[in-house]
Amino acid sequence: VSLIRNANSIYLATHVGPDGDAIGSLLGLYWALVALGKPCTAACADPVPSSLAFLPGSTAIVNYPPTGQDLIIVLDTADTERLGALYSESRYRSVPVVNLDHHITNVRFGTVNAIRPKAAAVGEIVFDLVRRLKVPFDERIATCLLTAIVTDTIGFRTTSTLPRTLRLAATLMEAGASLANIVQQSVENRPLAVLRLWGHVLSDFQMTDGVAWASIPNHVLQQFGLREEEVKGLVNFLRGTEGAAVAVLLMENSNGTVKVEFRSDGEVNVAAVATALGGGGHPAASGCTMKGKLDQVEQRVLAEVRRHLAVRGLARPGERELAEA
Ligand SMILES: [Mn+2]
Repeated sequence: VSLIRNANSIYLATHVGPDGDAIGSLLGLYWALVALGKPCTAACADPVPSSLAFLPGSTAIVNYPPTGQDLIIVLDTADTERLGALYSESRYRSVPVVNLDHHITNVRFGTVNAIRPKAAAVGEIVFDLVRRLKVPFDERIATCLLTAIVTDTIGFRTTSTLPRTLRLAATLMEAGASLANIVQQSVENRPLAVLRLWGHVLSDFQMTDGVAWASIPNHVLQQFGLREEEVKGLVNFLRGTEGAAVAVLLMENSNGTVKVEFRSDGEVNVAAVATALGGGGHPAASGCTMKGKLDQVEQRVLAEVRRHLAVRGLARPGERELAEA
């Protein structure tokens, strides 16, 4: 709070491949700083996805590193690599950096690190900050922060959703945010091509030993006219398979890398799986990007998942059920 009060102008940044929490918490804080009369610039190296274009201020976000501000606030970003082209060591050493995040894998790169792994979204952390700045929640701030919370909790359905999450959401609705509109715009609004791809994947994904998984070769993405970053929500849907403790989705990029997404039922810590493979995230939702051919990456990833399931004693669900019986 004192860093913000003492700053002349502020630069807000979030991660590449931005999601609803990235853009929602970025713009929620942006509007609070505007209300305080602080000149500020919001930045993200990648464009705002079309599903978040409805957020007030989305067109004001710049995709280059702003210059001249004397405070940097980074949101929802576990390490500086995730800032992409926004990051430069000299710039981030020249002024105080506030690191607001909820990833358990955050490397604490800031001058001030407010890392709250129990927060369902960075939107919750910004909510508390806005309160402490004594800025009243208006419709713009509320819409952005509720979008952050709704998207990171997939509509209040994750294990990270706590009673407090719902209380904050109620306060944001009272301040003018429309829950139904946010869900409609940012969660239940999938491009036709994405659903066609879901259909293709759902017709032949694998389900073995409590792991639901699928691999999408790059030529299949191309056949559906999609890029890897446009395919959202599928791994969550796979996790909903009866008996799936973990879901894994592998997508082959055109540049020789494979993006891997993990979801768990809350019993298995997939942040640990992703970290072992060079990525990170949350205990129930994580990811990594790996180099190599799709089938080789698939073998490494599944071996790592099975290793973690074995540690948890979940590798052979048949035997576990027998023991419980
Ligand atoms: Mn987040």
